Amino acid sequence: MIWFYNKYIESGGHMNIKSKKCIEIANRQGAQAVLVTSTHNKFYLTGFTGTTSTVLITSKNQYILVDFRYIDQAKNQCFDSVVLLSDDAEHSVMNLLNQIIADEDIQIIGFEKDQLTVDEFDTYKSMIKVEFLGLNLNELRLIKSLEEIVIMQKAADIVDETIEYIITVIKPGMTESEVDLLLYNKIRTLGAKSFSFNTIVASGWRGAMPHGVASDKIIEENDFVTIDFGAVYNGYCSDLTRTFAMSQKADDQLKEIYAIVLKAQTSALQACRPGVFTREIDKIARDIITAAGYGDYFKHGTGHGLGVLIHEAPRLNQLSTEVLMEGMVVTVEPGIYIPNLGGVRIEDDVLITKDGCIRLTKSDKQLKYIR
Ligand SMILES: [Mn+2]
Repeated sequence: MIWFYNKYIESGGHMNIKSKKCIEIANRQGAQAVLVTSTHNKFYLTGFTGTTSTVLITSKNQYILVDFRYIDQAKNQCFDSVVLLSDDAEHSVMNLLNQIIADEDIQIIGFEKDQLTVDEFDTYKSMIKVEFLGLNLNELRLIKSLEEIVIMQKAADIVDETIEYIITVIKPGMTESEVDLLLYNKIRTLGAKSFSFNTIVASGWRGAMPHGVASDKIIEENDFVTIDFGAVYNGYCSDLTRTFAMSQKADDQLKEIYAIVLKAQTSALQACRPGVFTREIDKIARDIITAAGYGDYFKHGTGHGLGVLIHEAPRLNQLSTEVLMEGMVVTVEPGIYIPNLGGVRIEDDVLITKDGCIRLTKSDKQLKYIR
């Protein structure tokens, strides 16, 4: 029955290693194919950056189905995929999917269970008459390839250069939002497409909010300022946090807290190597902060995996059960937050290597005084 859609094959490919891994994970969980619906996994598997497409990974091939708006883009970006054009009602996405499923005798189709709305799921189920199985694909992007690491290093270089720049231009009297804009212009100038998430610029009392997104608050002369931001470069995220003091006259308790967070961060970072439980990395940071009397003021996890998404597997917190492996990229970012006073967080991105780790972000971590 290939005739049904072979005239709609705009270009043919061979499966890439990422799709082979995807089908392997699906097979292990009991599915013979994977319907990929998330933008991030579609990009990861095929390279497609458009907003509308359907990706199907089978044991024989990887398919991307697009309409006329995206056909040229798909042919240019998806070298490893069979690119199918859905251009009329007969050759609708659902009909094309059904045809592939019939041709390859697929009985159980897997889908990303954390990426489909109930409504979308109901639609697929009513149109495609096979058994559906929810999959956990966290493992898919866990280990970065050399190619991905090179891109992520560049994303990290961009935030390093940007934070270095911001320290030379930030002044009391600026609003946090103004600093946000300066950061944005700089990362764009350096080649990034966008921020990885809404930038946190939390000064003075706002530093007590771990996720204090830049506001119209004016940065005061003696504030501590926490900046947490990331750049998306070639589809991959970086994530960097630095806290600094606007002047020597900044609060003494915050200076003391800075030293504690720095010790927690560097100690946790030094412990990162293959075979170590991620919760152990969290414990190292948490124990140092707790021993200093601030355990109640550090309530978030110590870090997270990083890649196509700003937060992905593994998690580095008290409950996580994962183990660090060579090729993972994770953040290490303990912090202390005191209501009505302020806060400190220090964050780096690290690559787990064969016998330890290397920092992708290399910005200095000694407490800096702007003036
Ligand atoms: Mn982070």
